[in-house]
Amino acid sequence: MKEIKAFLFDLDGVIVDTAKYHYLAWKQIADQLGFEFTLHDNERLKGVSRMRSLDILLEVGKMHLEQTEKEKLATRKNELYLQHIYTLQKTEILPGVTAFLKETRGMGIKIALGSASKNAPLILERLGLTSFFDVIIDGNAVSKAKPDPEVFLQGAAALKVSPRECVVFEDAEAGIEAAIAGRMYCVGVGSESALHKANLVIEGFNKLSPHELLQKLREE
Ligand code: B16
Ligand code: MG
Repeated sequence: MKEIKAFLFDLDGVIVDTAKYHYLAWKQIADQLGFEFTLHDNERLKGVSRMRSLDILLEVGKMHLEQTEKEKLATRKNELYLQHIYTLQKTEILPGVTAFLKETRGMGIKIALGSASKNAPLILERLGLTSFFDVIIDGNAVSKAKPDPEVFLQGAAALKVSPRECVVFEDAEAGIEAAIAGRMYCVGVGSESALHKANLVIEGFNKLSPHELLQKLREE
């Protein structure tokens, strides 16, 4: 294993659970269109872009809409979503994340964000976490969504490290596939069954330190 020089974090589901707010906003859109959208359906939206999320939503509702109508709905969904983001609290940072970021910095490991969300900088700001990140690559910066590795490769390039010197932290299958396609080490955050393609799966950041994590990865 090469020396690890950078950690690249996904946002939603890794640093903060914004999926519930995405769900509330998409559900309002589905209500307006007249069909049911369940929490189970919402699982399919994790880690995918806003427009792809809308396509999945319309698939659930068996609806077909013109591009201009779709753009209006995506804008409306984002307005509804932002109402929740403006009231986001620091207490919503997932357990152990702040200490893990602090310790990572202390070890001299660089930190990047690699998120599909165009709202990522605003969310980090609301959570008071911006200063931990050397680089932020978000949905505004990439042309190809996960599972394409672009978001993570851009992160590595901006940090001036090679993919094999990076560990990606992801909660979604599309993100894990992106990390693997980018030839990076990948840590799944969540349940083992859903994330089995990752090199290692952790339940959360309160379970182990960055030191212990690197040790475990070396044993893989
Ligand atoms: P926005 P991540 C993703 O964030 C979410 O998981 C996904 O559900 C959402 O559709 C996507 O961001 C786009 O978000 O509408 O804010 O641009 O997991 O890549 O951090
Ligand atoms: Mg995610």
